[in-house]
Amino acid sequence: MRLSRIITLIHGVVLWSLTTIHGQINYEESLAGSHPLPDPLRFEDGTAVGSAVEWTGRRRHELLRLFEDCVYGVFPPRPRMQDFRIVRRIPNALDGLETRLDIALWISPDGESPVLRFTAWLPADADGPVPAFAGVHLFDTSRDFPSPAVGITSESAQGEKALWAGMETGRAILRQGFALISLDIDALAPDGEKRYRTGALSQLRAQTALEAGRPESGALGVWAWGLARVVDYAETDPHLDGRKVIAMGHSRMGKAALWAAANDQRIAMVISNNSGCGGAALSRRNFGESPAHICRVFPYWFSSRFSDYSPHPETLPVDQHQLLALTAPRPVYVASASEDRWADPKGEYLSLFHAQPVYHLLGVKSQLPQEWEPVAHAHQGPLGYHLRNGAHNLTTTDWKHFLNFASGYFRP
Ligand code: GTR
Repeated sequence: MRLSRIITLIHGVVLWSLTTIHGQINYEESLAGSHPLPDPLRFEDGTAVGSAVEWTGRRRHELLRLFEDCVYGVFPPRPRMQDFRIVRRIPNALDGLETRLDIALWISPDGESPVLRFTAWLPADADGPVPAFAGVHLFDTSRDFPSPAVGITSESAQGEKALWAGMETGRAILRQGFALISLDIDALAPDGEKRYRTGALSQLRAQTALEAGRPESGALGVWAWGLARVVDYAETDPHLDGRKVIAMGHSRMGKAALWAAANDQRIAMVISNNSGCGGAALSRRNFGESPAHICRVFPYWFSSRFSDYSPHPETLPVDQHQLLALTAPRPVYVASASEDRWADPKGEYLSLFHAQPVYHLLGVKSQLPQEWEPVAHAHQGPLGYHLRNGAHNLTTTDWKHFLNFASGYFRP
């Protein structure tokens, strides 16, 4: 059986069980609804945002706070003290193509465990600081080589052929002069309702009290916070260009990448692959996974208040096009897959489309077509999008588009 067929089958079984447990999920475009979207360029008091200064100085903050309160929880602060240590260095790995660094971050002087571990693969022959793709669980760091095109959770189902393809993708990325950085989630925020607070959050809580009445970050926010810490690291390592860190992620980590870029304006570009509900997809569209479903299965990813809105997403004061707009004027890329109806590919596209007015206000001339259907090819900017044929996955084809897009901005 072909690999893509196996992946489609596994995904189908997962979706079937979710549908059975949680009731009907809509896949009918005519029933997707047409709730009006909140306007990114209107303050909460109804007045219009008239200038770039008003956006940057006030509206941006207003929206960030609403996303914190209603969707993701308060973005954790930068720690008072940060101690990055290279715990392992392997020069000349991958046939001399790269140097591998395993790095850990401590944030308290009393020897508590690190709050973050990540692996960086640096192109060995770079002349100066290089741009980097950084993502949570971007590839399997237990292996000696980067295999970024292989979905980690389904790796065993994909076999050696896919691993080889992933490794070749890793080589291609390094050869083009980009570094690859992958964050582990175990120290940061393990992906489980009872465990996600055991990592960074527990140490951060001991350092800084949460403002009264505001909701604590869910797991997505802690993963996103980890990406911001990687930028801190990149600013100190002469091999990396701290002004060219690309936050990217697949699926739940695509959601985290978008939230990271919204908060940390040092992140130079963001790429979300098949990020769906709580990521690029519009919450108000009733298609595929809905806020109500995601709050039942993964409540701990979000602010506790997201569940109050989730049965009626049209009551949310924000929607996900405004999340993408928070990255403006920096480049953003959204990728969908044709069979990934759970993630609502059309909702992901429309979100990008409706983020454009903010980009326009900030002087970025993006002209995506309103129609999603004919978009079979990639839009390479200034806002990027592609719809890949096939199932929910991060593939070599996706990476080719991302590499093209990133090279257009940051050719090393
Ligand atoms: C699914 C979840 C999606 C997506 C995906 C993943 O179960 O419903 O929102 O995040 O997991 O991360 O693989």
